[in-house]
Amino acid sequence: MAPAQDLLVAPKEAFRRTAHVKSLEDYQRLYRQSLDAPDAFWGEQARQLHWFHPPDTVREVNEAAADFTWFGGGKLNVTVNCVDRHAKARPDKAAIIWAKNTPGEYEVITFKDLQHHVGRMANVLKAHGVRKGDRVIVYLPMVPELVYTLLACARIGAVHSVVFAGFSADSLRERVLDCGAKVVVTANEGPRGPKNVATKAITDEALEGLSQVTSVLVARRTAKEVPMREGRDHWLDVEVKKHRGVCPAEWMDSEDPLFILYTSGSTGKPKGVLHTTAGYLVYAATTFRYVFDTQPDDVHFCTADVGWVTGHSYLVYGPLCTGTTTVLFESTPTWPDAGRLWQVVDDVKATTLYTAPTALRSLIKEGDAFVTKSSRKSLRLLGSVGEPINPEVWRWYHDVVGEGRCPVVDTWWQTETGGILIAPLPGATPCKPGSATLPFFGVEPVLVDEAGKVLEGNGVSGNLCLARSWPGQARTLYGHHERFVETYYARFLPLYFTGDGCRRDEDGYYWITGRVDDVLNVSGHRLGTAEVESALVAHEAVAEAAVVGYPHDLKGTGVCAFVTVKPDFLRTPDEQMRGALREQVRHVIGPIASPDRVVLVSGLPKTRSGKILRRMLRKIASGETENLGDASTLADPAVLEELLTKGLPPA
Ligand code: 6R9
Repeated sequence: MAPAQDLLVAPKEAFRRTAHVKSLEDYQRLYRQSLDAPDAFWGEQARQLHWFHPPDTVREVNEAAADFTWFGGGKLNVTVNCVDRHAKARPDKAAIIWAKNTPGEYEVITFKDLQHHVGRMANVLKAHGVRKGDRVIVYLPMVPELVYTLLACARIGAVHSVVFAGFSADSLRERVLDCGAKVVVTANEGPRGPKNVATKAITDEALEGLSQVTSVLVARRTAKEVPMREGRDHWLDVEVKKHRGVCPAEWMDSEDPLFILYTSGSTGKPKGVLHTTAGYLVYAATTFRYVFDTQPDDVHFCTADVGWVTGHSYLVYGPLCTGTTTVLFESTPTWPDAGRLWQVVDDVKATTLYTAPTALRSLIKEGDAFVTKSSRKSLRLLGSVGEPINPEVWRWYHDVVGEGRCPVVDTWWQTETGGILIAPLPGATPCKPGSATLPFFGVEPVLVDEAGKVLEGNGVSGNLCLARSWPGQARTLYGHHERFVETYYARFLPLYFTGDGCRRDEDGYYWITGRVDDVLNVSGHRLGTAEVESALVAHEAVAEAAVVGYPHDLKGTGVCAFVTVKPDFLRTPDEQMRGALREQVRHVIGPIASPDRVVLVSGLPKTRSGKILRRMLRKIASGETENLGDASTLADPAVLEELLTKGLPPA
C-alpha cells in the first residue's frame, strides 16, 4: 500500500473559480517574478496600504550586520490601515465577532465600533504617560480589550508586548523587566473553559516590588472584585469613559517598532522578537490574502490565542488590514465538549478555520460524531499551523471536517518570520498531506548540510535556511542584537537559519521534519521524529505520540516513543500494545525507525500553547530525572509526575 503522504490532493475545482491564483502555472510564474524582481513585487504589495508618505525604497539588506530596511522613507500608521479605512468604507461590517467562553454567547464589534474603542483606548494610554516608542505589556485573556489595546498602541506609536495569559507571574515579570514597560494592561480575571484565570492576582505577584510599572489598567471581565493598588491600578471601564473615541494617528516610519513578542529559544531565557511597522503589515496582509484566499465576506476563525504570533498575524493584523471579519474565541476547543469549534463555526458562519494539529489530535481522540453532528457548510478553507501535521491528521481534517470540499493549507512559519513562508496556495497548489508544499512569493528556502554546504536539487534533506530577506522578518531581539545575529545569521551567513530540519522531495515539495534537535540520526540514517510520530498516530489505538532520541550504545541514537492510547484500547496489556506499536512503525517506515522504547502514558508534557516539551522528554528518555528544565511552562504538571514515577520500560 502506498503511504498516505504520496497521494496528491488536487485543488478543488469549485474553489479555483474565485481563487486569487488559479493554477500551479500561475503560481510558478508569479513566484519567479517575485524572485527576479522583488522590488516590483513587494512595491506592488505595499501599494495596497494607505501611506501618509509613500516609501522611497523597497529594500536595503545587510545580512552580516542583520540589518534590514523595508519600504524606507515611508510614513504610515497601522490602524489607519486596519481600522480607519474600513470604518469609512464599510462602517457596519463586523470587524470582530467575540465568541465568549459561555457557549452561545457572542458579541459583534463593527469597524465603526472598533475605531471608537481604539481611539478611546489610545487616549487612555496617553493619559497614563505612554508615548511613542514606549513599551506596553498586555496580559489579557481573549477579550475585545486585547485587540483594542494592541491597536491603541499602534495608533500612538507605542510598542506592545503581549504575554499569553496562561504564563506564570515569573514569566510575566521577566518580560516586563526585559522590555522596560511602565504600563501593564490586564483583566480582573479571564474565563477559559471551566476555570477563571486570575490574571490580576498574577500581575500583582509579577509586579511585586517593581516601581518601574506606574500604571496597571484592569479590564472588568467578570464581577469578581480584586484588590486595586491605590495610585497604580485603574479600572479600564472607568478610564475609557473619561476620553473621546477620537485620537489622531501617529505618523510612523516604516521601520519603527510595532511589537515585541517573547518566544523560547534554545537557551532558557526567552527572546524578545521585534517586528517593525510597514514590512510586518505588508507581509501579514499579503500572506493572509493569498494563503487564505480572502474573499470579501469571509469570516476568519483563527483559534490561536493572541499571546502567540499566529494570533498577532492571522487573528488581528492580517484579517483587519484586509478588512476581513475575525473571530476572537475566548474558550478552548474541548470545552464544554469536543464539539465546541464546530458549534462556533456554525454560529458565526465561519468560512476559514485556522488551527493547530495538536488541537485536531485532541478532537480526533473524542470521535467523529462531535464533528458530523454539526453543519460546517459555511467553511470553505482549513488551515494548520504550529507543528508538522501528521498525514493521518491532515486526512481527517480534510475528509471529516472539510468533507473533502475544503482545501487544507499547512502553513509553515515562525514567530521570527512574522508570517507564513511555506504553504500551498489553495486554488493552485496540489497538496501532499504532511507537506507544507511550496514557498510563498519572494521566499527562497535553501537547505544546507552541517558544514553549511548548500544542497542543490531535489531529494535532499538539511537545515532549512532562507536566502533572502522578506518584509515580515524580525529585525532584532529587543536589546540583544548580537544574540539576533548569532542565532539566525552567524551559522550559515548570509543565510537566515530557521532552526528547523527539512526535506525537499523529488517534486520540490518541502517537508518540515521538526526542530533540528528533533532529527535523529539512527545508525547513520536520518530520521524525523515527526515521521515516527505520524506512523504511530496512524495506528488505531494511538491518540498522540512524541518521539525523541536518546544516547544508544549501538545505534548512536535510540528512538523513544511516548504514546497516549485512546480510551477503547486502555485495557490492552502494556507489553502487547508496545509490541503492536513497534510493529506499526516497522511496517510504515522500516525496521530502522522501530522505537527502542515505547512509554505508555496518560498525557504528554506540553506548554500552555500546546507544544510538546521535547527537551524534557529527551532527558527523561535518557534516564535523567533531574534538571528537567523549566517545569513552570507545563500546562499540566501531573503529567510529568506520572512520567517520573512510572519510569522507563525496558529497551
Ligand atoms: C507560527 C508558529 C515555530 C516552529 C517552527 C517549526 C514549527 C510551525 C509548522 C511547523 C511544521 C508547520 N512549525 N508551523 N512545523 N509544519 N506548518 O508556530 O511560530 O511558535 O515560533 O513556532 O514551529 O518547528 O520553527 P512559533
